[in-house]
Amino acid sequence: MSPSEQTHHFRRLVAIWTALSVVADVVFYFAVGPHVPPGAMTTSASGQQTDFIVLFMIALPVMLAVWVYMAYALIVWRGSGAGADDPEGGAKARGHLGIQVGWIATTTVIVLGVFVYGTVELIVPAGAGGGEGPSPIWTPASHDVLPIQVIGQQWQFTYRYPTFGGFETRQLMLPVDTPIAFHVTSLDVIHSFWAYQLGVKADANPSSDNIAFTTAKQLGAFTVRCSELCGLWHGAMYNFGRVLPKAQFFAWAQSTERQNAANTKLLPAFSYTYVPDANGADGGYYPDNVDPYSNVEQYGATTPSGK
Ligand SMILES: [Cu+2]
Repeated sequence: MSPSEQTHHFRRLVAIWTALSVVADVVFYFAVGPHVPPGAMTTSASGQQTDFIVLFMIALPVMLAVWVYMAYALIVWRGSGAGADDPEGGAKARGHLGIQVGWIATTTVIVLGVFVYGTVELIVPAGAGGGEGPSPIWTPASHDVLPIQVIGQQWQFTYRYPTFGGFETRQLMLPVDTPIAFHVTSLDVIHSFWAYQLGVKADANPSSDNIAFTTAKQLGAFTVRCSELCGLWHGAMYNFGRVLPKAQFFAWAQSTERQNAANTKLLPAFSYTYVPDANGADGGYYPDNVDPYSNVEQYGATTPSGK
């Protein structure tokens, strides 16, 4: 085979690959992109959706390069056809400096590019909805951030609203277009607050205030699931939240504050973490230290005398 024929094959491969890659990326962006999980209900969700789209659009040409080469080789270079040449060997088949350098350079650029992009996307948009611990390195520019505490316990989530008198409820309501700081903690074992459509997932650890930021952009319902195996009824530990127009949210929060006033008085004062037995915030389902198998009630607390 003469060198000019090899160049010809390579150019044809590149041309087929380029055309298919452009078509695949454009079709993916417009036809699939808007449906990529977790949707665009919040800033963090749409940030994650964008990241997935970018990664897919990088991955599709890589996948097509493999498939196009394989298909081309099967069709054009098959050795079983009548009168086909024997497979070629020799130096050209064993090494090609240009291809080797190009291969290493291209894969290095792709991998390092994805690494830089992923790192920036993790840090810049408020941890992309993930819990960033008690002192996040990024905080929203707005001073008007609504704090909502998420309390995990076996086996349900409850929510406290410190700016509305600290009432506690099983309903998670959010105002639209308002920066929100979820303060996620646990009263017993490790849970994880996963609000799928919000693009928020933050571990709920006892004695820890795990903060996750987001801003809702769309009205509607979303699902909350526990995503950390936390015991027998882990699978039943879910509920639903709702993003409301601002006025409707404030009406709900104020009326719930009034309705729950008697219960709120019985709760421990609002705190970013709770030590269940030591401060009386016993939200657990077990009586205090009666269950001999339940040490979780004593997290970080000295057992009160007389017990
Ligand atoms: Cu759980």
